[in-house]
Formats: sequence, structure tokens, C-alpha cells
Amino acid sequence: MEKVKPEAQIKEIRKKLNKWAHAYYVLDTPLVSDSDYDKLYRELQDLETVYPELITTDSITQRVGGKLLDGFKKIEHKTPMMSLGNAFNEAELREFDARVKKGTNQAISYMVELKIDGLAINLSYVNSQLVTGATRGDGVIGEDITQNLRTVYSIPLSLEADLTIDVRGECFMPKASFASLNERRDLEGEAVFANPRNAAAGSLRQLDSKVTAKRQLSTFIYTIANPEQFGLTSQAQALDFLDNHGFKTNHRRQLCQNIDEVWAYIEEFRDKRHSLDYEIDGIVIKVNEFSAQEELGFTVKAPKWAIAYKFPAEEAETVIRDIEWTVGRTGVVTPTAIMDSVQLAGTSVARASLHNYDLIKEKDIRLLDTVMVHKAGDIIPEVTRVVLDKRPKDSRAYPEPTHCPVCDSVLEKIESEVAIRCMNPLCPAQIKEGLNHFVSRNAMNIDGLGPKVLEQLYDKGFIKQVSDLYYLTESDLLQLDKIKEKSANNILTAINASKTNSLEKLLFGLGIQHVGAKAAKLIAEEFKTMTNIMSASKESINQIDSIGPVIVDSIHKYFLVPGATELINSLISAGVNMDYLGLNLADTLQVDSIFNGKTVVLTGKLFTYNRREAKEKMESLGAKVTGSVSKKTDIVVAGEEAGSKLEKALELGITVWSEEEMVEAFNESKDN
Ligand code: 3B8
Repeated sequence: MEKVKPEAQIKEIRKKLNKWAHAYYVLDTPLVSDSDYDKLYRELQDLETVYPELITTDSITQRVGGKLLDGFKKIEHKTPMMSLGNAFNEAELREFDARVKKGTNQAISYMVELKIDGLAINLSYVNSQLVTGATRGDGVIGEDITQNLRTVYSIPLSLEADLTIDVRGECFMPKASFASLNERRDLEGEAVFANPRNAAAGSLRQLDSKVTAKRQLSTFIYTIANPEQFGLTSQAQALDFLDNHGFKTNHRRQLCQNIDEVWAYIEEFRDKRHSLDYEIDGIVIKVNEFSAQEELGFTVKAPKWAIAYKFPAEEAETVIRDIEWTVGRTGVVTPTAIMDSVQLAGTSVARASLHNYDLIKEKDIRLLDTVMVHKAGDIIPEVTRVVLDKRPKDSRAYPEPTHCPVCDSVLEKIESEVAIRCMNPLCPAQIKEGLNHFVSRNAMNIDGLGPKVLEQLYDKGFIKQVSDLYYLTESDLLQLDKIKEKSANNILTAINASKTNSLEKLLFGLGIQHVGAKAAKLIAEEFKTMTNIMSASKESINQIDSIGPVIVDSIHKYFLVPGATELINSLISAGVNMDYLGLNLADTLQVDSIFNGKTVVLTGKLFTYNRREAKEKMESLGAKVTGSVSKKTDIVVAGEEAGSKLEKALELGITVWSEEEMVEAFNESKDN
């Protein structure tokens, strides 16, 4: 029996596989299932094993498996690979437009492209075959990373048309590949990459291309070194030409007729960038017409016909100069990093929350360390990691504080909480925070007593505890900075008016740990008077729906301290109302919170609150907190290292919040 000629058969299979791979890796539209592809791929491998003389370098089976290198050779680029000038705001973009208009007499349009945050590469094809792939290097001489680039499936090993051409583009790691790579590295105890760009760079610098092959890199090609050779007259044509010859180009490009359209595109992608599968760090704006490009020419470093509009950096590097510890109302001592100021997401940042000592220990953050900061939920700056390469040799781990930074009393670490706490109820820092809380809107609601006024009143010795507010005189207030007769009188009137507040406002204002505004309302409604609350048994408080043991213990403990009774007596003597005045519970219990009526699941490690605190807080805002994710779940709050519950939530399409989003929602809830 006459066999099909193996040569023809192999050629046929390769053609089919190349077509399928092109559809999958370049067009993002698979034509066949993975198993069909794998089956044919193995068929080709088998044939090539039997007929090794028929293996060609551009066979799809030959992407991986080059030699182990001892280093990369240098490659001189045929024409220099330049970089782009930058614009950081709209004004600079418009200046670019003005320079362009001045530099050419023609009517021009702009091709705008996403600025892919990867590594610039040059691919040289000779008679349709990929011969070299190189990094940009210094622009004149790059490194030969051909073996590694051959493993990238979106890069054609050969072209269907017999072209001799140099093309340029960006090699990058998609966000999903980056996430799974880091997940695996973390699991295997290897250092994780800081961002997809570093991961791509690390992957392309491998001397063993088998490693690169596993990294799932991709490319977008955006330039032809000598487009005139192919009769092309514009960037739009060049990109279409690249598409037609099997290269992967980015299709989110847009031809704009003027700079206003360019700006609209920039604004669109400034908001959309996070939903892309790959990272971009800006937008590239190019004069579309090559004839105009030629007129405009180059500076020493960059083309005058293009510019990169850079988005504000969302991660920045800086140095930690100090760690400041502040004492909150409940005595929790929290660290803040004091850093050299850097631009981050459009604002200048010099402080970042470190949350708690455990986090400092876990991330091994030390003084004078160079660190990366980013904005969590684009609001609160946070230290993400230490740049270990830049750590000073003599640095030592930061010791856990043992004494209160304000009153010097011994700090305690509460078991089951990450927080360290100053236990001194007379700690000035706690008292000042307590005063601020007492006058706040949902507590006694006293206008005119801002933090600066309260601080002065405390420092000058006019108030030592909240009840002292009710004994202030006009002459006391007049001794403060910037307080004149009129404002002194307003303050006294506001203080006086607060005496008639209903019990729940006072109870909340006392700042008893874990007693939020809603819990205070429920308790006040149940017990009606302060005396009843003070003498209530734990059991009777526990009877109240949605008041848990944490709150009960906390209230009980609060009133055991003799100072508490003294404080209440002093408030009574001042004429402060101690009775519940609310009539209609339904009216007063309207909790204005996004949590109200929601079923919430907490998962992963939290930093700002511990699990139990977060749970009680949500419950006090009307949420039902459950342990497992189901279709009935409304919100999943995922802390660090969240696992299967998070996966399930994503699977079911349930809203997932970060810890920061949870805290923000707490702060926005009108029950604080
Ligand atoms: C000229 C054109 C450099 C670049 C360019 O996505 C030049 O066009 C360049 F000298 O670096 N990162 C892009 C990207 C980068 C460049 C570019 N176009 N889309 C990118």
C-alpha cells in the first residue's frame, strides 16, 4: 500500500496547527478544543520522531528546547530602538499637539494605542523566518533573546509571505498568568514577583528557555522598522499590515482626528485600564501619517512625532525614615510609616498605615528600608513590600514596642487580637480621642469642639474627662487660641444643649469598646436609665437580640472600674440627662448602612479588625454574618490569603469586597 508522503503530511499538519495556534494566541478566538489541538500536536511530534530529517526550525514543536546558554549575545539593531518622550498631564499633551502642528504643514491625525507595560523587543525576519529576537538594551545594542522569544506563541516563527522585515513591540505577562505564577511560587516558597513587568523581564532573562516557555508570555507588535519598503504610508496601515502577516497587534487602538479626541480616549482608558487582561502604564499618541512623521523627525532620544501619556503611578518606591505609633480611643497602638514623600496615583504621599506590629514583622519592614507603596482601594497608602536589594547592611528588625508612646505605661498584647493596647485609662492620647468621640455627631453632637480645641482644653488642664466639659466657663474658653467671645458662647450653648440628649447618645459617647451606636440604642431602649444599665446582669444584656457576648463583656467590664461610676455621677451633677427619651423604636432604629439586611461572609486575614469585631460591627449595622458562601450571600469580604470561599464567591458572581472596602462602608454607615 502506498503511504501518504510523510513530507506532505507533516507540512499539512503544521499548517493546521499554526492556524489553530494563531487563532488561539493571536486572535484570542480558539478554533478547536485543547484536546483536539493536543492530539494533532502529538501526531506531529510522533512523525518528527520517525522522520527527524524533516524537522524544520519553524516547526511548532521547535519552540522550546534550545541549548542552555551561559549568557546572552549582543545584537546591534539595524536602526536604533528609541524610547518615547512623556506627557504627565493634559497641558503637556496639548503642548505636544502644538509642537506637532508647528512642525508640519500637513493636516494630520493621531493613532492612539495603549502603552503596554512590558519589555520592548525587536524581531528580525529574513525570507519569512524569524532569525533573531532582541531586547531594546541601550537602544543601539540589545541582547539576543531569540531562544526565549521563540517560546512565545503569539510570535510567528515564520511568516506566510516571504518578507524580510524587522518589527518591534512589547513582550508582557498577562495579569492572569502573573497571578497564577506568583501563587505557585508562593506555594513553593519562592520569592514572588512584584508586578507583571518584573515577571516578564525575569522570564525573558532565563538562560534555559524551558523556564521561559512555562511563563505564558504574550506580545503586542506596534512598529515596522522600515515601513516605506512595504509601500505603507501611515501607522494605521502599518498596524493592519502587521495583523495581516500574523502578528498580534492591540486592537484597542483608535484613529483620532484631533487632540480632544485623543484626550477622550485617554480618559476612557484611565478608568478602564484595570479591567484589561494586561497592564498598561499609559497611552501612546503617534502622528498617523508617515510623511508628517518624517517632517517632524527625531530628537537625540525620541521621535518628535510621538509621545507617551503616562498614567499617575499607582505603585512607587520610597524610603522609610521613621515609624510613628499612635494611640486610639480604645488604647490600640497603631504604627504609621513616615517616608520620603513620593508621587502616587496623582498625590504626594509621605505616610502609610502599617496596620499593626504583626504586619511589620511579617513583611519584615525596617527603618531605612526602601519599600514599595501603593494606594489600597486608591485611597489609603499602604506599604506592599520591602525592596530587599536596597536594604542597608546594618539594618535590624524593628522591635515590638513595649511601652505606650504617649503615657509610657506597659503595653499589652491581647490574645486573639493582633493589636497591642495601652491599658491606662488615663492615657492622654486615649482621653483626647475619647473626647473627640464624645462630641461627635452620633454621640453627644456638640458643635464647635474640634480636635484642636479639645486638645488645648486638655493640655491646659481644663478637662480631664468628658464630664469636665459641662463645667467649662467662658473665661476658660477665652484662654484658647482663636476663641473669641462669640465662639466661646456658641460652644457653651452647644454643650448645654447636649444635656438633654437621649440616653443612647450618652451611652455611645462614653466610648465603651464594641458598643456602636446601634448597640447603644438597643440597650438604652431596653433598660431605659443609666442606673439600670449599670446594675444590669450580663445575662439580661445578653437577652437583647443581636447583642453578643463581646459587647456584654465589654459593658460589664467598663462599669466595674470605679472611675466609671465617678464619671457618671459627675455627669449627673452637671445635669446631663440619664434617661431614654426615644418613643418609637422603629423610628430610631433606622440604620443607614449598606450592611442593613445583607447576608455577609468574612474570609481571609483581616488587619484593621479581627474577625469577631468585624462580625459584631456588621451585625450592629443590620447584617447577618454567616460562615459559608451560597447563592443567598450578598457580600463576601475577602482579607488576605482568602481561599475557597473567595473562589466560590467569584464562581457564583457574588460581590467581593476588600477589607478596605469594608472599613470604608463602616465609616459611611450612619451608626458610628
Ligand atoms: C517610536 C514608537 C518608541 C515607541 C514607539 O505599548 C519609538 O511606539 C515605543 F521610538 O516605545 N509600550 C507602543 C508602545 C511603545 C512604543 C510605541 N508604541 N504601543 C507600548
